[in-house]
Amino acid sequence: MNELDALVESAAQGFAQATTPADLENAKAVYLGKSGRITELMKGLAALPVEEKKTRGAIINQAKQAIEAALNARRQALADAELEAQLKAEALDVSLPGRRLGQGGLHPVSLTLERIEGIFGSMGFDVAQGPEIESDWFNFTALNTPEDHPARSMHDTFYVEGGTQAAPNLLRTHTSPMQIRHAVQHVRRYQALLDAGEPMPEIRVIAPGRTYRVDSDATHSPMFHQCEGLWIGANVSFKDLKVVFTDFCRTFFESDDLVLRFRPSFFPFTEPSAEIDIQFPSGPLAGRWLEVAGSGQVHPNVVRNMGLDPEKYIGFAFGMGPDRLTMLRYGVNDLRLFFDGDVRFLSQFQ
Ligand code: 2U9
Repeated sequence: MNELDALVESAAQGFAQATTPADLENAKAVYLGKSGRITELMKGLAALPVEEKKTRGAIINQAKQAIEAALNARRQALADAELEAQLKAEALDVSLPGRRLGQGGLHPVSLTLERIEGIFGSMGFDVAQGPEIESDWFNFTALNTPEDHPARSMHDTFYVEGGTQAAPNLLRTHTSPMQIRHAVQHVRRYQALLDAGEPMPEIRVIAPGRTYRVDSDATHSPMFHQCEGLWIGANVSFKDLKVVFTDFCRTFFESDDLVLRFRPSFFPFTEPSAEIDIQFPSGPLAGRWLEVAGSGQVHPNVVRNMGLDPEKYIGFAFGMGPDRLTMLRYGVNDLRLFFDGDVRFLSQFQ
């Protein structure tokens, strides 16, 4: 093998050993670079006589072309291999079924709210909805809450901008203010009847919605749901409260044998007041008393703040937490699951 054949052979081997484009460019420099082997041979031609220069030049040129051909072949092979690897890595199986658009559904707490509205709706209750930013009057004062009541402190209530120091604005801590708004509107509508001493149609309303308190742990969220109910008339008694709420609980939990217990309690807006506990006759929660609501006869001061005479109008109110009712109904043990937005949890209620 002559010197130039050996050079071509060595170049081809050098190129074959290069496994990346960068390696290949380094190998190319050894033969075709500025001071590469071929370039050096070309430079040597200058010293030769004309005839020899021609023949030697032609042979070197042939070797150069052979080296360039080997280089290009290797470049192509490396590019092909790279493309092959990329296609393998990004392989698409076009025979797989397509992904369907997921179908959304109502949140479990929304399902509970719909259920509550349906049941009370069937008993003749209206549904009242209104502002979540409330005045101090509707949230506390109209509900007979004393000026120094701890619930008014900034440790318990979120205050927001707007309002004044004497009449601040806040995130409602319960849906009771909506009940007052509804009652005041109702009274205004029937003012002519009241002025004439005629009986006013009863107020029967529930107020579901979001409420806010400065509280956060496994069983408390700063935003939570409430549904309160109010029934005011000329002759509405505690017995009516027991009948209505017992009927509601038995329908809501689909258990005709569900037992209720009314335990004496205290709220500024009701007097007398009672906590309501339920007991399931069977199932995983059977035998335990579970607190589900607060209730009571509406305080005379609150009736007066509706624009009614407490000597003539009387009634009851109750308040419950739809988040807790949802946990009891479906056996959910951590309130935070409702607010994490995890589809694996939420899709179980569709
Ligand atoms: C008016 C007058 C009275 C609503 C009531 C409760 C008792 C009560 C709690 C239950 C669970 C709040 O979400 S909770 O923590 N509620 O205990 N609520 S009586 O009383 C009213 C409402 C409106 C005009």
